[in-house]
Amino acid sequence: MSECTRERLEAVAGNFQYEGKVTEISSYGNGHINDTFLLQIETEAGSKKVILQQINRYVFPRPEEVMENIMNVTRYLNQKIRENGGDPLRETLNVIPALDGKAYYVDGEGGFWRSYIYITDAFCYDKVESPRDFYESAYSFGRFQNLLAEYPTETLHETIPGFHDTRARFAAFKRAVEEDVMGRASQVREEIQFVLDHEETANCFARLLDKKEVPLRVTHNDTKLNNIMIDNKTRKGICVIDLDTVMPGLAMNDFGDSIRFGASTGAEDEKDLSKISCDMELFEIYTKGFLEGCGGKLTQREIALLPMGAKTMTYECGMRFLADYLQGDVYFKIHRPEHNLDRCRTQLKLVADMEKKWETMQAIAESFLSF
Ligand code: ADP
Ligand code: GN1
Ligand code: MG
Repeated sequence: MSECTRERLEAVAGNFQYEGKVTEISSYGNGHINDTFLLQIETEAGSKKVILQQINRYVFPRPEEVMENIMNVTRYLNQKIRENGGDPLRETLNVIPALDGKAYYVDGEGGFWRSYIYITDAFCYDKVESPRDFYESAYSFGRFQNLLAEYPTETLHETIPGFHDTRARFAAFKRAVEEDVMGRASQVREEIQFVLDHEETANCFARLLDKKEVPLRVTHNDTKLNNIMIDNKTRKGICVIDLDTVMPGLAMNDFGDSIRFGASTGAEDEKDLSKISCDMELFEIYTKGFLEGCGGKLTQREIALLPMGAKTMTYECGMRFLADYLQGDVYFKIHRPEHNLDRCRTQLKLVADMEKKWETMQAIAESFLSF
């Protein structure tokens, strides 16, 4: 159960407004960033589950700002969901306050904790099991962006500055290679070279933003398949979760991050690279779902740039995994020594595969122009 003892977790749980007795605590989910726990709570009315999370303070140095964003965005979504006749308890995250009424609790060890109502009768995938589910996830992420289209951007904190500034990430990557603090660079020359040879990919969106040719929107910025809950019965995408990085960003990047994870024929950390490629059928299905979810809000230019979003996010993620490997695995959680290197290799293999399939990807995006 991560590094947290049961005593510590029980003490933390005692500081939230849970109206009942905590009877079970277990580690939960496959996120790479936060420590997530599932709690079973017995109340007079029966048993219920809640999510308890310790926010990663290395990744989010200002967690109060993360929570302020989440409270504001979920309040806004709650209203929209009600207006559309939906169920806000299942269709958006709901924060359970601490005993003092705050949206978080800081324990004696400096751990920053928050709690959410558990979304019942729904599940998260780590792998696409049916194209239909992938379509639903695409629709939900597109719709999420659509629902937030008029959200007051200026009120959002940038929880990770330059999160998808791929040009800045390239510069940070070069520094990590030069510093080589773990002495690992010599063993991964080929991967480093691949990243350096793709500087153009790192610069593409930054240049378009400099020239104001693409709009900044309120985006999710972490659109992995396991950040969406699919309803068990209807199999519709019910709720977008993991809202820590909701910030102004590019629609193409939200699209692309989903492709790099969900349209890959293998797991993000697959060691056998012969299993890794970008599935064009899934790419097309996701494009359709995402654009339908966006409800006609994307410009023709953004639609045409969707393949570039896929390539950029895959490349950026590969570069981030490799930088973290070089820096001693300080950012992403790892479960084996070369985990970040394995993850980096799948991403770079995907980039190479997308380059081979570039014309197909562009033809698919173009078939949705005037959508
Ligand atoms: P991370 O930033 O580490 O990815 P997430 O917020 O995505 O953390 O949570 C990790 C996992 O916990 C999710 O992939 C999902 O399986 C589960 N989870 C998170 N919040 C909820 C919730 N409110 N209801 C049900 N499951 C949840
Ligand atoms: C992290 O938090 P999680 O596991 O959903 C990361 C994403 C990466 C992803 C790679 C805040 O996502 O940016 O694309 O891992 N989130 C953060 O799997 O850095
Ligand atoms: Mg997550």
